[in-house]
Amino acid sequence: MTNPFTHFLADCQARTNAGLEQCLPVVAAPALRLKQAMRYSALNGGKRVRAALVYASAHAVAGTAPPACDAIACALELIHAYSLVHDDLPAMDDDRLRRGQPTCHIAFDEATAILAGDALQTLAFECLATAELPADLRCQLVLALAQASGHAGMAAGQDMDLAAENRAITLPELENLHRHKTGALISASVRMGALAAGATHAQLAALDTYSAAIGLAFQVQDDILDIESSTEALGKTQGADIAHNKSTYPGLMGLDAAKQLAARLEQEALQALDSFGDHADALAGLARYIVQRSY
Ligand code: GRG
Repeated sequence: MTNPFTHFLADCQARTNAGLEQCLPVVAAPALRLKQAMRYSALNGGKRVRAALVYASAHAVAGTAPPACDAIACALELIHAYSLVHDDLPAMDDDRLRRGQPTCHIAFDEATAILAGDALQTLAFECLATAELPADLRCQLVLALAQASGHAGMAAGQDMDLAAENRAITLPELENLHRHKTGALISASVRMGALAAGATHAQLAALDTYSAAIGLAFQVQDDILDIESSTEALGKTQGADIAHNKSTYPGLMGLDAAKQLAARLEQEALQALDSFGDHADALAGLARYIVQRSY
């Protein structure tokens, strides 16, 4: 029998891919490159961790993931896809490979990749604004996503990342960078799923503790994989952190200590789920998956 978590993740991936197929613009002949580039970048695989967190978090709160989670999961994955397209640009990390395929600016061109990233970002907000949800909840979701992805969230983290290249930074600085660059969107995924399911303040607080731990764990594991995995397994260039002279957890604390930190963060995340009982099984599975994943 399939492992229930594997089944859950595959189901989230299928739901999200179907939702994205629906909300992305159709490419009619003669096609504009922008729409092709948007579809190329959003429908090219990806683990769909942020989408899965939306469904799992709603399930933890309500014992089920309401249909509105589909729009929320799509919005999160659209923002994530945009961030990857822009992150890969020559002005940022200058990467040629993403999800095992040429990056957007290599498959198309730089100007099209910039536009595709922009349009994926605005489409994310369109998805939320048109979701079948009470207006006040829609506003809360739009606000949560804007705050997590903008100047006080992911974009701020990217700015810190660029500023930290070729410069030694401290562990607290590295943690702050990753809490913004990677953690903010992961925390928003958990929070938005919980909001859609009608979470109480106490539930939101417990889930914030969970998401802060897995957000950081995600990045610690990413740094470990950059050393221990291969370009083929990762679908992106292995060793890119070292090539860009970036500070990483293994670089600052050693590989073994980084692995211990990831395991500690996984435990911290699991403890935060105590009050949710069995309903949080998928969130617990995601915490383990994030730390134990191999790509
Ligand atoms: C240009 C205004 C402006 C903002 C740019 C580019 C950017 C904002 C932010 C970049 C943030 C970024 C790329 C974070 C990396 C996070 C990360 C570890 C990505 C990999 O996530 P996975 O492993 O990827 O979930 P898949 O492919 O599985 O979806």
